[in-house]
Amino acid sequence: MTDTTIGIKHVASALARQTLQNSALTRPVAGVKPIRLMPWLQVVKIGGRLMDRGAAAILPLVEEIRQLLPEHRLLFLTGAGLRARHVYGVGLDLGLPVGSLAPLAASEAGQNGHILAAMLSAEGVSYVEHPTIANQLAIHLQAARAVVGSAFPPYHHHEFPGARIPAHRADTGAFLAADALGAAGLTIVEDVDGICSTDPNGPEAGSAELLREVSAAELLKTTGPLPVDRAMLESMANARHIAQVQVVNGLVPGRLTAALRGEHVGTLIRTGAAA
Ligand code: GWN
Ligand code: ATP
Repeated sequence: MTDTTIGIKHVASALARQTLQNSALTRPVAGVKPIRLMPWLQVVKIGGRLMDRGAAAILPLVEEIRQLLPEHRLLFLTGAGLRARHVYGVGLDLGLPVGSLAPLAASEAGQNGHILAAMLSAEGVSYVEHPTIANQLAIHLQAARAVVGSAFPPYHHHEFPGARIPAHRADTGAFLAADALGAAGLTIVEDVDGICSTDPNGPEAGSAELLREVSAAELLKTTGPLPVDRAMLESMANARHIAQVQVVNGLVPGRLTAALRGEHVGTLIRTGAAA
């Protein structure tokens, strides 16, 4: 839309005279619901802790994924696991800032993705880089039923300085990508049945009870340990598309398959997005 009065070419924009700081002024333009870029996509985050267990956990999961490929079009995003805990420890001991630790941990998530993709390559599944997820995901998913990437968001030196350990880790990255893409769903695959009242592998394991359904806002109010990033729960308040995320146990055969078919087999976390 152009305006050529008095011979000068202006580009008309509803936001041209605004600072973008005043939400009352930007809302008429920016308040509309975004489109779903990939409404057919299922995003699955595979926990780094599962990958850490090696063949005993990975081989049955790979077999289950092989079987479910014909049913869905999938983006698998892998977490970082134990190696990231080690690199945090070394880096913190040396005084490295959070923006240096974030990419170190992220590269461990990428390594797990390379491993998973290699195991699925006979099925036409490849690891795709962050820039490919950002720009060429659609064409890759025309060529294959699924691709694998790193779940970490690429914050690098832009990581928020609130804590020494990066706040935006694999769960947050997977959720932000799934919501931004307008995916059909996000499933988080862990080495536990879902989110429990307390850590089922911790000192109070005896009293741990599985939460079948909970809102992100309720979880944020809890103070105990969780198997998912608190930054993901904060991001969920502003979700645009993903209304619920299911956390399931990847050590139990069939749970991921059932979750992708819409069955309730783990913990459902409700986000702030309208269903
Ligand atoms: O290296 O395994 O992508 O997809 O956050 O940045 O630290 O990089 O700094 O396209 O851009 O290690 O090299 O590495 O995991 O993140 O990638 O093999 O610039 O394909 O080069 O945003 O993979 O890597 O670690 O994801 O999470 O070259 Mo890796 Mo990760 Mo590959 Mo990626 Mo980071 Mo790239 Mo990136 Mo870096
Ligand atoms: P990554 O984020 O690197 O992918 P991951 O998600 O596989 O790792 P963790 O972040 O360590 O792994 O989360 C899984 C672990 O969280 C479980 O093994 C469990 O022992 C622990 N945990 C802590 N608190 C809880 C809780 N309230 N409910 C369930 N599990 C919990």
